[in-house]
This record gives sequence, structure tokens and C-alpha cells, in this order.
Amino acid sequence: MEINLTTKIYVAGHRGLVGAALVRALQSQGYENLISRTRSELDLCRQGAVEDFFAKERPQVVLLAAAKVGGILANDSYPVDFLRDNLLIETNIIESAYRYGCQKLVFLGSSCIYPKLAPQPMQESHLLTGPLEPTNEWYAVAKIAGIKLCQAYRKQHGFDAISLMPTNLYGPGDNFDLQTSHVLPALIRKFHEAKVNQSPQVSVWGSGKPRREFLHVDDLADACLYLMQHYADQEIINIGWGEDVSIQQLAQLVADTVGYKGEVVFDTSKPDGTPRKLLDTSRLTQLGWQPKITLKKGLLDTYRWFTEHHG
Ligand code: GFB
Repeated sequence: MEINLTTKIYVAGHRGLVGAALVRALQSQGYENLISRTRSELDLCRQGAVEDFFAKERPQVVLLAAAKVGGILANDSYPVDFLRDNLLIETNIIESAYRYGCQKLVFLGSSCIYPKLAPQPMQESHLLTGPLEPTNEWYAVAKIAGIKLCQAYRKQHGFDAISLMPTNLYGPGDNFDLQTSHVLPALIRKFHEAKVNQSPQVSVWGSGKPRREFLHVDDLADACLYLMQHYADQEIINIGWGEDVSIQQLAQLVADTVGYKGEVVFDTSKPDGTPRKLLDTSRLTQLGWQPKITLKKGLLDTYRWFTEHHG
């Protein structure tokens, strides 16, 4: 199907970190027929409501960025929410999209679908080759089910659903709540508050040794729109930056960005999670796309957004 600037595109989850970035990217590229619904307008866990919405609106393209998400502690504390809500959202949207004439669906997974001890960098072929990381297996199982749903609808019905696997994301509009957020926004808040309160120390969870790869959400959105236009196959595609940093290095980068001069201590009573999570992005590179926003620049941009909205 040819997707042009007047194609009707539904962004599911448009108020989240990823969905909001997708809307920004679509608008800046000139797409003019976008639809969305807030959670109070449409509860994506309710099958009947989702069917009614699709029957009425009949979007031609669906970007599925709606999900129950959170950092390591939230994932570990709310297994039902992370498994059940995500399964419901995926099954409801993918089925209704197919049934009501959608021509292309882009499903967003996560790098946590890969085995805890997968070889690094992780290739798409490493999916389902070993046990998952226990702190996020509920979320991972739901996302693996989403991938399989997309492949099943393609195989059985010829539905053009593609699955993209982003690495750890960050950027403007992220969740900065210390209990539920991911590490990067949590560290921005912790170091900013420590600077303002002149605290001598900042406590960072875990040993500081785990390594993570961080991609700015505006790069992710750009990649999604590129693949929406140029990719139509069942194989999953990794989307990452290509390099990782240790949590200790990240803490230093955030401290430098914020201008905090105190001490960094590590709280080893908190979980480390997967030791390393770096994506192999050679398939994406071969398809003709590369990220642009360095971690240093992205941190500055995200810190500016944080001080404007929460500071
Ligand atoms: O970002 P994060 O919560 O998610 O944690 P994961 C990454 C690492 O940062 C872990 C450490 O080793 C944490 O212990 N960390 C240090 C912190 N300080 C903090 C802090 O203040 N807050 C948080 N949250 N972490 C998630 C999965 O795993 O990654 C999700 O739970 C999802 O399913 C997401 O896949 C991308 O990278 O460990």
C-alpha cells in the first residue's frame, strides 16, 4: 500500500513517550490525517470499545505504541498489569485493525524480549533461544506474544503487520517518577534535586555495572516512519544506537549534564537486571536508516524538558 500525507493514521498511545514522539515526527513530515484517543475516551483493554472505535474510524495505518511500561522496579512489582494489560492491548488492536481494513500495522516491542544472557550485541535471531530476565519476564512474554500475533496475522490473513524492537528509550515527555521510571529519567531527577538541595550524595540503584544502550525517542520515531514506508516482512527489526554505557558511566554523564558535583553511591540492595542489553542493528542499517542524536545531546535536550516541566 502507498502511504501518503493524507493516509488516515491512528497512533495508539499518543500521550506516552513513544506515541508523542511519533505524532511530532508525523506532523513535522507533513502527515495531516492523524487520529488518536486518550485513555478516558478509549480503554484499549476493552475489546468491545476497541472494535467500535475501529468500525467507526477505519484507520488505514496503525502505529501501536500503547503499552503498560515502566522501569525495573515497576516491572517486578506489577506482573499482572505488565502481562495482562499488554496482551489485551495487543490482541484488541491487532484484531480490530485487521478486521476493519487497516493496510499496515507497526507494532513496537522491546529489547527485553531477548534472553537474559543472549550473546552481545543481540541479533533478531536470538529471540526465544534462552530464559528471560526475571525482573521483566511478564512484559517480555507479552511483547513476544505481540510479535507472534503480527506474524500469525501475516501468515494466516496476509495482514501487513511489522514488529520493531527498540532498545532502552529516553527523551522529552518521559516518566520521571522515581518508583516507576526507567533509569535515565530517574537519574535526571535525582541529580537535579540533589543539586538544588545541595545534597552531598546521590544513590544509584544496583552495582553500576550493568550496561545499557540508550536511544533518543525522536530517533526511534524517525526509524518507525522510515520502516512504515520501506519495510513489509515478518522478521522483527532491532532499533538501537549501536553502543552502550555502564550505569556508572551514565550516572557520571547525567551528573555532568545537570552540573552536580557531589558523590555517587551505589545501592546494591536494588536489582541490576540483565547484565548487558546491546542490540545488533545491522539489519536496520542495511535497510538504509541510522540514528543521529548522541547521548550527550539527547541528555541535554531531555534535561531541558525536565526543568521546563518539573523543575
Ligand atoms: O531502566 P531500568 O529500570 O530498566 O534499569 P532495565 C536499568 C538499570 O539501571 C538497572 C539501574 O540495572 C537498574 O538497577 N538503575 C540505577 C536504576 N538507578 C536507577 C533508578 O533510580 N531507577 C531505575 N529504574 N533504574 C527495563 C525493563 O529494564 O527496560 C522493561 O524492566 C523494558 O521491561 C525497559 O524493557 C526498556 O533496562 O533493567
